[in-house]
Amino acid sequence: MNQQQLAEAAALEFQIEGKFSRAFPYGSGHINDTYCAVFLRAEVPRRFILQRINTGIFRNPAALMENIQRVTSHVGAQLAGQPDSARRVLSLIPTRDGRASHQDEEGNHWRAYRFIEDARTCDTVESTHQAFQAARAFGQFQNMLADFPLPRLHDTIPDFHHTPKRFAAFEQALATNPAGRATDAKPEIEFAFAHQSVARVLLNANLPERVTHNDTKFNNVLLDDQTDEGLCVIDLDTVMPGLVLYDFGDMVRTATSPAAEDERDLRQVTMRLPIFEALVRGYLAATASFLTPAEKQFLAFSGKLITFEIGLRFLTDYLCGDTYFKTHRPEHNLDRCRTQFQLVRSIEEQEDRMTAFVQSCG
Ligand code: ADP
Ligand code: GN1
Ligand code: MG
Repeated sequence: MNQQQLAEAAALEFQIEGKFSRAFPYGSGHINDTYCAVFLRAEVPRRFILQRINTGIFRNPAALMENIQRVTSHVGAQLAGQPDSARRVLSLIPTRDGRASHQDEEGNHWRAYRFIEDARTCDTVESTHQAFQAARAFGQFQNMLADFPLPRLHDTIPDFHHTPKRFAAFEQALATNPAGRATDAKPEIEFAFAHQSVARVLLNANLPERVTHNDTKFNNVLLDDQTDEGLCVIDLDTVMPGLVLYDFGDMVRTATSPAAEDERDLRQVTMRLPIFEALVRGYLAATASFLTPAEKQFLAFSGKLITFEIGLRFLTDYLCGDTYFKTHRPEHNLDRCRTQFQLVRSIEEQEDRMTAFVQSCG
């Protein structure tokens, strides 16, 4: 069976009423395969999200699904009774035999979610309002998980944001040069070495471990179609213990630049200060009650760090021959690396003003 047929067959395995109509690829993620599945109930089409988990990357899908079940139930309980609560948290649909995910005959793991209607994700930010809303939604998500009960969530990818280990992986790729591409990335390799010292900063800062999202790309929050309200945080595969600053930093990485993550015209890649300020305001509106002064102190820095870290990961994957992130052209990972490093430069140019703004927020 091809991918499409596998997705269609998997859709039938979930507790969804009605007649299956079709399934088609959906979204722009780099890791899992996402489909929109349409079922007809009394001839009325209803949409569902169907995802094939990338088990090359998420090695223990059962542990991953246990995390997602616990996190969505915890958040769901916190939201109970609030208006529109069903659109504010992801809701897993069990398989016909009551499991969280379905394993098909080829060993693929599939899961399904209720579709949250009248909302959308965007790859780039168009207004300070959107930035404020997204940051507040991710902040609220952290806030709702602040009292998450034991046992500790599984580490779905160990050392996911351990930047020094990411650096070591880069050095390893450079040393072995498995795809013979190192000579094509000389300036980027030099940039990486010149910034090596930022990698350790947060790990040395003695910050508290909390339950965090760890993949807070702007396109991982659904915005309400009518109001742009940050409605629902999605893409929960990496929710696990971590540092809140990696979450804030990834918002800076993905929201402040007007350019796409793989933009080739680097003149378009820039850190927009008003968007950064809106992110800080939105994030603090939801998290001021629990953030420590040390966490607040690093908000501006965190954007630089995570942008560097993700750039380093794209560079590493380029050197390794594109084995991790989905790519759509031969130099795709190198292009992505270049945009990240350009954004790091733009952040460095404005870091003093970013830090001053955070301090002015009290
Ligand atoms: P990926 O790992 O591929 O980024 P996501 O979980 O972010 O996967 O989902 C991909 C896209 O599917 C999202 O950008 C969003 O547009 C859409 N999506 C995901 N879950 C839902 C949902 N429950 N309701 C509506 N749309 C969703
Ligand atoms: C991947 O799955 P997706 O596209 O939301 C990656 C993130 C990177 C991001 C870069 C599990 O996220 O860590 O920041 O690409 N997810 C994983 O766009 O590695
Ligand atoms: Mg996503």
